[in-house]
Amino acid sequence: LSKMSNEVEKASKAKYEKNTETIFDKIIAKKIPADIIYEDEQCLAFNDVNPQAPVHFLVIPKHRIPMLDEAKDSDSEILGHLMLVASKLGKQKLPKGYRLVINNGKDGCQSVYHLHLHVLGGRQMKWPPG
Ligand code: D5M
Repeated sequence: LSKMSNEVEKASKAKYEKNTETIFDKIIAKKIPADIIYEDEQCLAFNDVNPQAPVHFLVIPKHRIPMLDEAKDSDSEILGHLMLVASKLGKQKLPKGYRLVINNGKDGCQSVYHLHLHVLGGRQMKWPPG
């Protein structure tokens, strides 16, 4: 299996359980290691274990929002903050440009039910995405 179909397969098998902690909660709690590149009170950024581009990192809220569709009006500040952190890191690491992706739900290819922004770059990205 290619890396891509592997991620699609993982996403198709992933179960959305609203109140179940994910591996990202363990990363936030420093119970399992991750290659952390940025941290503040509200969010964490770390390199993706299965990179789809030369640079591929994730920006996640510390407070768990399972998926974009579960975000509430009261999450608008953290949603904006995640984008601005993605942009600050993106500008720094990928001055020629980058892509932000949020996978939402099964058809969106979401496999970890803790909201995360993918930041990808370091090569010419293609359009349309797969
Ligand atoms: O993307 C979930 C992403 O999370 C996928 O690109 C792999 C990545 N992942 C999974 N576990 C880890 C750990 N432990 N460290 C770093 N990155 C990880 P999705 O949008 O849900 O398909």
